[in-house]
Amino acid sequence: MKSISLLLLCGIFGQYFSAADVCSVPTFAPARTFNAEGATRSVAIGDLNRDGKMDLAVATSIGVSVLLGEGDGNFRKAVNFVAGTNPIYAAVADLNNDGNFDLVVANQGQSGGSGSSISVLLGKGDGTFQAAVNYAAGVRPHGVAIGDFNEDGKLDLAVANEGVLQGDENPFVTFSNSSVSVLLGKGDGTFKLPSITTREQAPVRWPWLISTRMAS
Ligand SMILES: [Ca+2]
Ligand SMILES: [Ca+2]
Ligand SMILES: [Ca+2]
Repeated sequence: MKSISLLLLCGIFGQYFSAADVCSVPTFAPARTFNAEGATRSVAIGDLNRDGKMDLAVATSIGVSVLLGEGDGNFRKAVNFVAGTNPIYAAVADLNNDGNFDLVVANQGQSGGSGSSISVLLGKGDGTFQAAVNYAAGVRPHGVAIGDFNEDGKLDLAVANEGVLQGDENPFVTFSNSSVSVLLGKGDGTFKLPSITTREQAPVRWPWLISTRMAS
């Protein structure tokens, strides 16, 4: 659908502007590939060692891999940090306001939901992190958004919890216990237990997507 919309806009505005202005298509150099440990699942960006170069934090099946950037599109060898069980999503923000970026990892746990958690790894400012502190959220967290939801100046977490798969009901797959949990931050990198959990009364279909915005 997006491709079709783009073509229509080019057709409408192309008569008023040059094709290069309206319909130019961005191009990219061939992809470079960098290895991370485990199965890679999501990637977040931030200057994790405060050298002015963007780095990568990759959620993998065994933790979160950090690839420090060289500033030219290349990255150093991945270093893995342990998170919770079955990490699937990583986010970057300075949670304790010390100037060092920290990591938040959503851990899906086992297929039935046991072991679900949110891991917080406080950054040391050199690309390494303190040991993960795990918090309970909902059932099988799948994504995290970071923001100040209660306007107290301290960053909070909103967690999309996938819930438990209910089986194959073609053409859709349904889940139970899908929810969104909010963990209010204390400002020091620690969080209160989920204070708000919204939960659908009926099974929710594909609740996987949650928008994220990196906090400054
Ligand atoms: Ca860096
Ligand atoms: Ca920090
Ligand atoms: Ca807050």
